[in-house]
Amino acid sequence: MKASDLFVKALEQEGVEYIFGIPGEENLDLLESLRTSSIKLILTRHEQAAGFMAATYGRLTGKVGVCMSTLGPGATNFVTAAAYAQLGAMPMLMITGQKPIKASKQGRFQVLDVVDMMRPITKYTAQIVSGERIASQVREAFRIASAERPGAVHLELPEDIADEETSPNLITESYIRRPTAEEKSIKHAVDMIELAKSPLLLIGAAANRKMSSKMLTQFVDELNIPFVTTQMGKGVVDETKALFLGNTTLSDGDFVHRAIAHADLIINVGHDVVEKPPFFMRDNDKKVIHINYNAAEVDPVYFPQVEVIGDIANSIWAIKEKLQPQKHWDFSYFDKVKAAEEKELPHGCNDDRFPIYPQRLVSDVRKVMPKDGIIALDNGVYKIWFARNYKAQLPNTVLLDNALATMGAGLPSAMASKLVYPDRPVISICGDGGFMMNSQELETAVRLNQHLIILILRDDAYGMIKWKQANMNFEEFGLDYGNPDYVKYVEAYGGKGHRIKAADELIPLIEKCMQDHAVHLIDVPIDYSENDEILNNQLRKLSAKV
Ligand SMILES: Cc1ncc(C[n+]2csc(CCOP(=O)(O)OP(=O)(O)O)c2C)c(N)n1
Ligand SMILES: [Mg+2]
Repeated sequence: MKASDLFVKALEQEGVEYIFGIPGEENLDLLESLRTSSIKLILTRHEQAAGFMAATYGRLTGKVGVCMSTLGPGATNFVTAAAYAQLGAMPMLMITGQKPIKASKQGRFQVLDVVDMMRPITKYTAQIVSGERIASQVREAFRIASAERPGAVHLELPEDIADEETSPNLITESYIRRPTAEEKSIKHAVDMIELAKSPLLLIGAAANRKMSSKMLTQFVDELNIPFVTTQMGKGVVDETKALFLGNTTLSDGDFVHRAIAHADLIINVGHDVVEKPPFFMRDNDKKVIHINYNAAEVDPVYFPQVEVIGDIANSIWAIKEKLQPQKHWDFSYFDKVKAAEEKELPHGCNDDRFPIYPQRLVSDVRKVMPKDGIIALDNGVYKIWFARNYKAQLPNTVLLDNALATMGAGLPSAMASKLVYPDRPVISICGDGGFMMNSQELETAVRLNQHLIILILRDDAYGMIKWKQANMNFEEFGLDYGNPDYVKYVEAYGGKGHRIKAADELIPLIEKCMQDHAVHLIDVPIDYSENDEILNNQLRKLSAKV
């Protein structure tokens, strides 16, 4: 059998549905093998976008997302996406081509040591040196990418290896279940929670899965323990519940931090130090139970006293079965925090000013989105407003990156979401900076005939950095730019362009776009002038009073 055919057979056996990417001449054997396979090629306009899409596919499905590129420049374009998958714990396989390795006539033209380049940003990176190694290396790549903690892996398939004849053997996946937590650690956690006065549940990224969501929801409902979420833990448990005390969007000075400071025990489910810390441990005043698939990486701000390591859903279930609600549990301060926060949250939601007020924008998007609608955010200051104010009700309905926190993933991650969930509304929410980092994928979205809505929040600047600049008392400098006419821009790609001219136009326009199958782009001028005052001063003052 031809090695590239075997490679594709191995991918089919792993259940691969899509390969995102841009072939080069070194991938042409692989491309030919793909042509007659069951795998669909999603051709993109930049490898970075293909990588973001593959990673997001992995994040949403738990299956390994696959992307391909040529050698050298194609592979270097994968670097940011690899880091995104790796830090964000998204299972993703990158396949890159390479010049022939047995004999080459082209010197070092385009040749980089891609395998080594990928080493610090992947869990596994290897060159396939013989067709006979394909079966085991593909299986190994998939095994490692999806094992906890999931992440990026890389295989290099050189041109001459792809073209060689090899024996047609494949290795099938073994039957494997995640290990569950040991009974004594469950008992220890139960004792600690029962002894605590004001325990608080914190839900982070690794809990953002279906089974964990179900178990955590039962846990909260049956035990009535209040919970907070990290940005990447949004939606695991319905944030409209009365027991939800807020999202740890800001580093401190928000209501949620008052609750965290008051808790004598934090039950940390699924957060690890890769995501920006939701709280800082200073000394032993506060107890922390770390519940995750993997042991805690110790950090100056994170050193939990107890760990429950194993399948998260199972651990939560096991703790819940043993845990008795205690009469001495005192949640009265948390109630005060909740009341104060709920009083502040509606601020600005009905503000008519234009350009639109961020709080109004978030509230309007929440109003038009059904429970299972997905918002896919790029990186900018609006991410703070959405993470803080948008109450997510189902797992993975707020896709944001608070691990690598890269710009440019907003549109590709929305496109991947639409592929995985064609029947759910998907809105990509981007700044005018981040959007332009992968705006060329509008062509891909139009070609795929996707029904997508993209909001461009236009402040003609790298707003997030402006906000930090102001906060650090620097002079305003170096962060403003011009923009294309976004309506014409999307129309040039074959999509539909819209621009709002008043705040109250947004809801009816989004509703209209939801009924019209097309790639819609809405230019939304936004007013960030009060970000600094509200996020850095007002909230601090208000929360300090609780
Ligand atoms: C690839 C990348 N480059 C730079 C940054 C640093 N950065 C974070 S947010 C931001 C500005 C984002 O601007 P925009 O997308 O317009 O969003 P805004 O904050 O203006 O709403 C920058 C430069 C980053 N996170 N990722
Ligand atoms: Mg901007």
